[in-house]
Amino acid sequence: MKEKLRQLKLDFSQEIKKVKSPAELEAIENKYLSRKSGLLNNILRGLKEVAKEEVAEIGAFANELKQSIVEEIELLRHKLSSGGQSTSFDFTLPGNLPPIGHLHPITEAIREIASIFGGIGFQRQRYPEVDWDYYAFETLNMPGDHPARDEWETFFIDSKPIKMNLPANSQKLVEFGKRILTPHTSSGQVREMEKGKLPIRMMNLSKCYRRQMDVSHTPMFHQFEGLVIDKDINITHLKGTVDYFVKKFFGADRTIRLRPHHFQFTEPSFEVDISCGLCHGTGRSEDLPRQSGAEAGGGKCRMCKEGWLELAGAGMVHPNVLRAGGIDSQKYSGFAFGWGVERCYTMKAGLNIDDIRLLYKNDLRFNEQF
Ligand code: FA5
Repeated sequence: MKEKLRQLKLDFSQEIKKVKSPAELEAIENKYLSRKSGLLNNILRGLKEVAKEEVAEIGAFANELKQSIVEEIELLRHKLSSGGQSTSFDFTLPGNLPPIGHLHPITEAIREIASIFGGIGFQRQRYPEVDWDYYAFETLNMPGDHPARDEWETFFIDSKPIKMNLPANSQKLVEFGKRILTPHTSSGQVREMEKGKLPIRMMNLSKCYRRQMDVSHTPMFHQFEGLVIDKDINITHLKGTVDYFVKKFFGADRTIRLRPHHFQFTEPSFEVDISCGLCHGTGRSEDLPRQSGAEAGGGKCRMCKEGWLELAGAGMVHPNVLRAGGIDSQKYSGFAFGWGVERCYTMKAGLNIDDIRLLYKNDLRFNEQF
């Protein structure tokens, strides 16, 4: 019987070479493999005549033979259906993985900032992205004709200015003014105070909009604002909080300094500077390798010139703002800070992004580097 099977194998391999069309292939498949009249099964029907000790061996040989016939037929079927192209498709190769993206670097920065402040008790709050002039300027000590408003280069929504009752005090009718795209996260300050819950330890991490566009400005950007209001809050609390954030976000070797500044809604106001990550606060380039960005021939650090980089604004909440939020400024005090997420991100150790607009170009060659 084994001899017959060997002969069948030989015949099949001769015949299949001559097959040129799917119809011929089907005919040969029936001839050899058909259950009722196929040559293979015809031979195997004689298995019962075979000596017992040979059955296992012949059975295994027949199975292998059947398997190889099936595979050859399938291979040829595929070849014929693909226009006669020979194919060497390896079914065991792993498939192509679809490209898997990752979060945008600014989304990652936002999450990191929120978690740093969350760790010291700041609760992230959300306020309208399109808000009233009242919250963005009026209650922040910037009445309609105040020149300080100019710095915020605001986008106004084409709507009529309106008067409304205050959500916190339905008896009080106030001028809400026009609707605007929030130019800074400080617009959440009075909204938070109006909730009437003290003490406050709020974080507002949101989109802001201004009519600005250059290497360090985009029309849409993000700010994160911290607001703390309680009894006996003073500048040391502000400084300690900001220093804690800077060390966590930028690295333990970075320090801060507060420089006097002016904001209408804080008094005193400061600009926060952070020690430069390139020259490590020295302002000099001598101790830097040339490729790290130092000016040729030594001298001042190319990045900062004086050892410090300007980060953002901060200050003690102005009594007028506390009053606008219905808080007794004699009993309570507070501090606030508002920083740009993009600016912080580009300054983070090891990153050298010299044009902030790249972050929003949606160029995958840029985004994939992070
Ligand atoms: C303010 O917006 C204040 N509200 C900050 C503040 C809050 C001060 C609380 C005191 C107390 P300023 O306009 O400087 O301040 O903006 C703060 C930061 O936002 C800037 O330092 C910068 O990092 C970022 N920023 C401002 N405009 C843009 C812009 N167009 N594109 C990108 N980042 C910007």
